[in-house]
Amino acid sequence: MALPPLARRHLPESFMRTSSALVARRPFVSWTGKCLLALSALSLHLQAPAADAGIPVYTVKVVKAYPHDRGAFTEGLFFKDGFLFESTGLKGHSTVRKVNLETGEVVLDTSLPSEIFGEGITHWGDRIIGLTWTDGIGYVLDGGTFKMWRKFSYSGEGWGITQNGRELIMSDGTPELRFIDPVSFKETRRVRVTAGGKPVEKLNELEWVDGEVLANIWQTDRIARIDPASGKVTGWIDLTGLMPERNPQAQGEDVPNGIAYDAKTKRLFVTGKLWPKLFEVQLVKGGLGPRR
Ligand SMILES: [Ca+2]
Repeated sequence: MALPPLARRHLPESFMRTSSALVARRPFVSWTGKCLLALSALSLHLQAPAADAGIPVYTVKVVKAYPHDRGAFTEGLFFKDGFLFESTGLKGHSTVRKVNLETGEVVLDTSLPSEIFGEGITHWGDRIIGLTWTDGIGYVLDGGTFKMWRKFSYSGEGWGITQNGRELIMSDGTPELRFIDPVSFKETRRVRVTAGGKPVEKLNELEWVDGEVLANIWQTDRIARIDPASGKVTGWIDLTGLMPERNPQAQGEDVPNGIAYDAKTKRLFVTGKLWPKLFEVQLVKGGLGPRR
């Protein structure tokens, strides 16, 4: 069953009333929206594949836990020059932040226009490049001041974005990854992501890690390791149980989302929407696989 597009990433009114970080801000969904959310969750549960035969499954070992703003509806994450850079979503709450890894302190931030639902971010030179969910508009910020530098357009939805040093790589909720020229912002090619020959839907936050693409799969505890040339999933990273104290008022929206990599020290960081923690993790091969 296809997801009702307007049900995606909305939060229940009860959560909006009680979250200290989001208090006094307007609710997002109606009773109908809640029903759609419940149906969506049921649909995703039924569709979630078991571990694919022949594709290695990794669990994670926590190296260190760091504080994370539990009011941050994380949509984008990367690490650069000693700092985390994070984008958050939801209309009226979409931001881009520069964050002190050790303390979680936001040292610089900017808000997107209230009608915009912010999505993933990545860096290119001294710029930050970001996507929006359904507006078909990307934006470029000065990485030092967060001042808007320019905008660009693309077709379809924007979900996650990363870069490989030559191209931007973008997800849009489908099984396809788009490769984008970082100067002209024109699409140069696409690759279809598959696992065991089957397309992998809902690729979300992305990270380029030593020649492969890591992608959160929306509304699951899984990260796909993707060969960017063939699109084949070469491994699954199972984050089940990493953040057991989920917020029940978030009604399942507080899923893993956000992968950052410090290539210099080879540190891998993961977090989730509205999570109070961000984790440095190491992969452990041979786990039990996604327990869905
Ligand atoms: Ca990322």
